Amino acid sequence: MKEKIEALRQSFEQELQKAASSDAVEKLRVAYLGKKGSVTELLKGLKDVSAQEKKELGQHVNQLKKQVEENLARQVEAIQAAEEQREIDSAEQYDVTLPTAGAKGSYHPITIVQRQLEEIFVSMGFTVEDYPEIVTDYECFEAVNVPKDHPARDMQDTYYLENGQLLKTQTSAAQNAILRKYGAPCRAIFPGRCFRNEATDASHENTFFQMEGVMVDKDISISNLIYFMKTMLSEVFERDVKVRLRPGFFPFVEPGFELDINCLICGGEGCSTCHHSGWVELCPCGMIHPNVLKMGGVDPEEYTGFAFGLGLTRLVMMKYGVKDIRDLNSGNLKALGQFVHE
Ligand code: FA5
Repeated sequence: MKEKIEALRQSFEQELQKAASSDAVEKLRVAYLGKKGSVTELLKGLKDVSAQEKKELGQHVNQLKKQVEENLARQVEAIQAAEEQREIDSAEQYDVTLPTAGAKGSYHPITIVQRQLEEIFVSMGFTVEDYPEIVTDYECFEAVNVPKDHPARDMQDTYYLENGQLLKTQTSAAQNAILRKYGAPCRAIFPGRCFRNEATDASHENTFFQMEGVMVDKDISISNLIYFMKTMLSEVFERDVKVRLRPGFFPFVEPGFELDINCLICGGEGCSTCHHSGWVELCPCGMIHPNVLKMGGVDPEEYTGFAFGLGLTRLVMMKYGVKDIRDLNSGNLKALGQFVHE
């Protein structure tokens, strides 16, 4: 029986070398390990040998069985890898530098509007600043007059890193650094991506864009604030839009306002985008709180300033009539490809 086992091992190895397709390997598996396969027959034959021989021969047959199983699996893997390689080699080769035949690439609508806003503000003497998305608790909250345990923190839950840093909830997180960088007088805008841990709906995302602006100088008043907000909106929308200013509370401004825009999705009639109010909260703003100026190294006795935190993503929705904010982060080219920048 030992010779039989050895002969089977050799014939298997020879046949395996010739098995060049998955089908051929499968046939071999059936021929050796199937119900009536040669190895199976050997195992069955063990019942006819003496108990002493059974121990030794059983070991040999089982070794052969293991070897057959392992080599079959290896062969299947090799055949699949070769097939994949053949597919890759025969795939259509193309030159990525050639111009496309049909579809044009386009900027994301948020980028288009952000750049437009940057141009408007630059023309009014503002500089454009970039700021990190990961900030400290001090930058995001304490430096803008929101101490630890302040109730206003409840409205801006976010995602925290293990080292205590966080994904910024508001572009106001850059106010302190900008004031320290430029001192007074200063005019700067700082667009950026913000993050909040909150339920999403047609007008709320957990990841959205804001554009903050500050202007600090001698004798800056609410009239300056209103002038800049009106100019910005009429330039962006290129038509008259109804806005309303109402009191709003933010610990970093005093007085503070909410600037709402008449919902351009429903024309003010009420829809899911404006939560059936006819108005969309767009640009909270106000006169910078003396504490914030002080923390930024600016003397509040000598200087005053305004700050605004424009909801850039919401502005894009209003400008282009996007009903659901989630479409903007969807990566859906059918929706986003419509905004080709002229
Ligand atoms: C703030 O974030 C203040 N930092 C704004 C500010 C700056 C006030 C300077 C005064 C002075 P608020 O949480 O309301 O405020 O957000 C500002 C704007 O961001 C909102 O009006 C809205 O347009 C947009 N926004 C806020 N949360 C979301 C969200 N989850 N999804 C989309 N847009 C949002």
